[in-house]
Amino acid sequence: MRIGKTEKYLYDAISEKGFIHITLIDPEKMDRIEEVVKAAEAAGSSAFMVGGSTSHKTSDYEEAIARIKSNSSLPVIIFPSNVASIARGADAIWFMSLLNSMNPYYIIGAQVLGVKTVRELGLEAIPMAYLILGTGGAAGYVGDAKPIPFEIPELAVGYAMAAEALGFRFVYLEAGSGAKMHVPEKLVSMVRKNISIPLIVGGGIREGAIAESIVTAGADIIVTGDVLEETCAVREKLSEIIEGGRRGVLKRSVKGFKTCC
Ligand code: 1GP
Repeated sequence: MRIGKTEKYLYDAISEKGFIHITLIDPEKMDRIEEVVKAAEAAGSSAFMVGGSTSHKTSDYEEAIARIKSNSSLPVIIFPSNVASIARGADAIWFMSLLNSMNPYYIIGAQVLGVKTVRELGLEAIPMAYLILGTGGAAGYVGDAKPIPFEIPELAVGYAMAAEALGFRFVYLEAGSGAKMHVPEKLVSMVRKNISIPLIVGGGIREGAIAESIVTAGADIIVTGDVLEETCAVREKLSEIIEGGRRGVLKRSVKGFKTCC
């Protein structure tokens, strides 16, 4: 499959900056969307993801995408929870498989049902393996996942290595939106050392210090959403998280993803 413009943009941005931050917008929580979008771009976020485990209205996705697009030139990537998330106007969609779901619908069923619409809408499909860990949150519940315990990083490594061998081009370690405990650094670094495709980490990253340690451990992309809904100072919070990630790049001993040697 051809690598499209948005995927190339992600690779180039990771190579150039060492890590990137993506801002997650939940289409069910759009009251401050313009403010969050402008703050995210000003703070140095590299892209937007639109999605939510309990958001199942295509019109909400289309509205969120349109409102982001009117306020930013950064790429917008759909982060689908089901086929209803496939919406007009985005640059790309994470064409993802929840590998540790116990329900084949979330591994391949929804993808089979949705792929024609993805093609018809001209959405760039970016293949991504999605793994749910820890308590799993709403994503774990909705996706029928058997979450990988934080205490057994070897399982996450196995899934991530299998994902790369199967041809996925990104791996996402998900602790669940608003998770009290983010993915542990040791687990992130064990996965990082065993795959060469970009590693995304999200769930419960709410402080600069957490972003720093997760990026130090080897995350190429960190995603934050929930914390922005809790704070009035969105730009300051995002700057704190992105600055933390930048410090993490400088402290990193594990090599991150590179497009060339
Ligand atoms: C959720 O990983 C993302 O799918 C982001 O998590 O909302 O906790 O930042 P938060």
